[in-house]
Amino acid sequence: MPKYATETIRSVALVGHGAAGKTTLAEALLFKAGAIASQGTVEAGNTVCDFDPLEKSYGHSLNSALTNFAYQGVHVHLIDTPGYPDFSGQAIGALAAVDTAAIVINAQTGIELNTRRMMKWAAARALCRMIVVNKIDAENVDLPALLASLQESFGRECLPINLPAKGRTRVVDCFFTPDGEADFSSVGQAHRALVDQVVEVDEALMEIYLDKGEVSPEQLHAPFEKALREGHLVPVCFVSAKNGAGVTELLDILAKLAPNPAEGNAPPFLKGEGKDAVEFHAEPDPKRHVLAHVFKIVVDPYVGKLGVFRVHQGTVTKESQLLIGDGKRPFKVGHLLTLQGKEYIETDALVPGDIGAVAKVEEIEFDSVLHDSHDEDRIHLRPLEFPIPMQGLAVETKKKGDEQRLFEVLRKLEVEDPCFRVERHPATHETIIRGLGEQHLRCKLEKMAQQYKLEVSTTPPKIPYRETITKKAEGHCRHKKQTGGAGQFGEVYLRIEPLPRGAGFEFVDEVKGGVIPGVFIPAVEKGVRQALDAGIIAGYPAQDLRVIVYDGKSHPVDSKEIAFISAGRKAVIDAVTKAGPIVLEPMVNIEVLTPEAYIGDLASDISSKRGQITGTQPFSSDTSAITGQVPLSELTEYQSRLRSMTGGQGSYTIEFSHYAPVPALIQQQITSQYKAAREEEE
Ligand SMILES: Nc1nc2c(ncn2[C@@H]2O[C@H](COP(=O)(O)OP(=O)(O)OP(=O)(O)O)[C@@H](O)[C@H]2O)c(=O)[nH]1
Ligand SMILES: [Mg+2]
Repeated sequence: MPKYATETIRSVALVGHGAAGKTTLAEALLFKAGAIASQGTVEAGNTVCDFDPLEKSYGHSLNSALTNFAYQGVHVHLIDTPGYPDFSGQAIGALAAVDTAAIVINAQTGIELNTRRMMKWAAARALCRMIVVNKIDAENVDLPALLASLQESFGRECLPINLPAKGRTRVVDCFFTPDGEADFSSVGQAHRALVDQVVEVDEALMEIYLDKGEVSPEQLHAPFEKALREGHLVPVCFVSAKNGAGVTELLDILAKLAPNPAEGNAPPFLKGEGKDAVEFHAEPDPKRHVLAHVFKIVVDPYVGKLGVFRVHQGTVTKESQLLIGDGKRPFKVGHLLTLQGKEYIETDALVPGDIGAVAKVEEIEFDSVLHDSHDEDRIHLRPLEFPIPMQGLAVETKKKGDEQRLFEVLRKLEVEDPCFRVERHPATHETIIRGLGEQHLRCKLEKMAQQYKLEVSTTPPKIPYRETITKKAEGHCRHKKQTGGAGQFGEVYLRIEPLPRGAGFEFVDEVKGGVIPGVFIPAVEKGVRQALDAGIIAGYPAQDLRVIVYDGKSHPVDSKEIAFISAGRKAVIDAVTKAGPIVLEPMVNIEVLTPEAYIGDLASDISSKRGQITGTQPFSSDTSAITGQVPLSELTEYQSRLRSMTGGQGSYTIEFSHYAPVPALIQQQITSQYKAAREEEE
């Protein structure tokens, strides 16, 4: 049986920029709530959340980490997330599991790029948001200026719910019992600003307030939640995770004011696919059918694959029989787990708002929906938007015979990380890993070496060019073979036409009167696909085109599948050759982080590489971010170039943007190389 009710649950993700102090703050909250006996530090490598050996050696978080604790009658699920852009997949995933995003800001450095991003992403998911200004103990902080810049950047709804006091050694509450002296501003003024803001969402209460001049915290509770839900209020609180100032006050805010699962905005689910999908919201009712969403996968060396999920509706117990997505056969939960950093703790039941995990269910994947009735088939969470990884490395095992293991290990890494992908190119025998940045890939390689004892060598991968056409054309092939006994016969007429960029491939059957018998149409399509996948002018898959088969001929005896495959293939090659074929190259969005002194050099370097700069902005107090768009092919040696241009201080991340035609000269080079290679083969 559940140990507590949904109304007592709070789920919170600590998000924000790297080094803001999220992991330290999680540690401080756990300690003050009595969940751990002593407070660890990131420096000593003994925190609950940075438990991975790689996190300890890097000194910052790489994965989201789950914790939970009880505090004054509430049960808090707290997720610590990494702040570095290379690992943002983990932070975005965590947003799908919580009602509240606590955006943690480093008081020393102020608003940073990832602060802005997380504020935006959390708002896009309609989460209740709060801002936690951490490190108020540190030297050289200007908290009044920071508060002003928060309001300037994110709106006047960012209002302090407590203020630093006694020379930043503690904080004073401005909401529940507004009494005391603050280091700056005034407690009374902050209280009034909060109440004014909250009553704006409740007309009846507004009247009472105007009449009597005061309303009680109890009367304010429901409108407070409404204001949070509507983004009409973003409370700001102050803490020092290091010396504990403001940590108890933050626990009180979580317990008394953070929304419970019924008070937050219910996450949007979709029933059905594509245009016909209907949006609906789960009901946080423990008695209804189960709906749970898998927002994280962990491949644990001892426990195996863990699917970590948030329950949105119904109650999951050890006895539950759960279906995965549209799967037909349910699995029995058996062992139901909650997570405390690296520890797994068995539990009997999880109610709406709870976060937990099941182990060793191979079919569970990131983003799976778990449910207990076929009524909930065809249900998905509204998709999360992840950057598409483009930073690539071709990997090869150092030891012969390890190839199979390489695939297995890469698969494990891939299922854990929505921003890490593995591509296999059978034609070139290349296995390519892709991530968001160099550090992201380096981490995966280290994990392969340390955890899986697998050494690989790496090389820059080939560029994934594509082919397409620029105009309509006709294609024809009459395939006829007569060798001794039965012959082969198939004739195909087709048209091809360009489709918008990114549309992919369409095959249309417009054959009339059965001149190509229906049974052979799939063979024609197969031949067409074979030719397009292998590439026609440069050996890269052709895309963004429609093939319409409209005429042909068959023979009652000699027409067979193989004949129509062949005819389809040659007819489409004929058509593409006449359709103004071109080569496309991947364009990526790049973000370069660098000390300000190098901005000029780096920007002109990107421009000289056929790139375009779209902006530069401060990233943190001593780093700037240059954003732009550049062809992937120009970035092959970029890491080492960047290193030498910035004395090792620059880093970058890239994500896929779109495919664009290569310049004519480059197209000529690529196609003539391909031609030469083919002639050599023949
Ligand atoms: N002075 C001071 N230092 C702090 C405080 N909180 C954290 N730090 C230090 O700031 C550094 C970064 O802290 P982390 O907790 O790793 O920061 P994080 O936000 O988890 O960083 P990522 O995992 O990279 O996103 C560490 O050296 C901490 O000791 C604080 O309240 N005051
Ligand atoms: Mg951290």
